[in-house]
Amino acid sequence: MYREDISGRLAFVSGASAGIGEAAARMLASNGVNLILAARRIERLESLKNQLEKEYDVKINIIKLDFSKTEDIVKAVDSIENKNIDILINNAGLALGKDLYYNNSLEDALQMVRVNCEGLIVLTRLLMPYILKSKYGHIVNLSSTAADEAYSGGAIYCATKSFVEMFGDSIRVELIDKPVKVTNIKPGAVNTEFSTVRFKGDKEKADNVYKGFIPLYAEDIADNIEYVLTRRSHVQISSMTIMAENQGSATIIHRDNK
Ligand code: 8X3
Repeated sequence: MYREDISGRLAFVSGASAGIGEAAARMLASNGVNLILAARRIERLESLKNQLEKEYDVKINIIKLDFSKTEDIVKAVDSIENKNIDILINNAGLALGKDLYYNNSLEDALQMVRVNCEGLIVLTRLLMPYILKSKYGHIVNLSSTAADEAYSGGAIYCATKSFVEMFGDSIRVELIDKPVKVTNIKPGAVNTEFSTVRFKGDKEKADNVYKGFIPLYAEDIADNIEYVLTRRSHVQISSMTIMAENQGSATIIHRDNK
C-alpha cells in the first residue's frame, strides 16, 4: 500500500494535552513530524514534549492556550516563532451537559460555541496564510457523528459539530486550486475525558456512556488521522466516519449488559 512520508513536516495540534489530541501528537511524532502543541494544561504538554522528544527525532513547542478566548489565540499564534505549519489538527472541543436545551445552562451552551466554533475558525484563519505556503497543507477537523444526527440533549453540541462540518466542507471547496487538503473526521463513542467533561466530573454517568460494549479509544482516531495524512499527494479524504463495532449510529449502540 502506498504511504506518503510526512516526516519533517510541522503540525499544530489544538487540545493536545489529553484524549484524541494527545494520541494524535504521539502518532505525528512517531512519523517524524515536528509539533506545536496547544492546550490549557501546560504541565501535561511539558511532560508529553519531554517524552516524545526523547523517543523520536522531533522538535516540539508547547503553548498554554484556552480556546474559548479568541484574544488569547491571537496572542499565542503571534508568539510562535516558526509558523511554517503544514498540518493543522483542529481537535480542541467539548460538550457540556446533556439536558434539554431549555433546561441546560446558557453559559455551557455559549462555551461550546466559543471553543468548538469560534476557537476553531479563529485558529484556522490565523494559521491559513502559513498553511497556504506549504506544499503539503492539510487541515483535519475533529467533527463527530453528532454532526449528522440530532439527539435529545445534544442541541448545541450537535449544532457546533455541524458547524465544523460545513466549515470544513466549504473551505475544501475554496481551496481546490491550492495544495491544501481538508478532512473532517467524525468519530462516534470514543472513551476519553469527553464524557467526564460533559457530565462535569460525574464519573458514574461518564462510565455508563461506554458500558456494555467496546468503545473507540483515542488511539483509534489517531490511527484514522494517520491514514488521511499519509495518502498520496493527489488523494484527499474529505470525510471519515468511525464507530465502534457495536455502534450503528450516534445514538444506537448494542450493549451487552449481562
Ligand atoms: C461525541 C459523540 O455521540 O457523544 O462526539 O455525541 S456523541
